[in-house]
Amino acid sequence: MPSPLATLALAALLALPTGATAADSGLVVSDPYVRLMPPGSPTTAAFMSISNRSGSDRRLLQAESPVARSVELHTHVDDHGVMRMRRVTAIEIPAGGHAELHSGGQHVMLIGLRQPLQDGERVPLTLRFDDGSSQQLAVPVRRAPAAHGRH
Ligand SMILES: [Cu+2]
Repeated sequence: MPSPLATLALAALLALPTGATAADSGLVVSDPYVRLMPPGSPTTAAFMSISNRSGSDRRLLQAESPVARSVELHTHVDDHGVMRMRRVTAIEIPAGGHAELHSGGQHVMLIGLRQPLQDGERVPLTLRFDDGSSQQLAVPVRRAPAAHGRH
């Protein structure tokens, strides 16, 4: 029979976050893509919709990709009539709602591309959320949909 202390230690171990799965977190990413840019472009962006099927607000805190030297979360702000990109610390995904990452709005910025991205290529992208969960995506590279206009 294990000592009470050992039982406590085991309980603490089991309670450690182990990287929740998509089903645990209730976060579902749909229609992700990385914008195809002309060869030589040093940056591009990833867009997607993230829906939150859980009962609590979630935040996207971080994104990582091996194809870029750094990855930042960005939004656009109206600076006296000029739309400029701003880095943000998180992208909010309200409980029962969703976050739209789209051209001209919030996006995942890929800065310092290590090589030109090809049309149809899949880019590994890891998203990390405030509940400790993460999602690893293989995001296709494609042209921006015409309806969404320019970045
Ligand atoms: Cu940006």
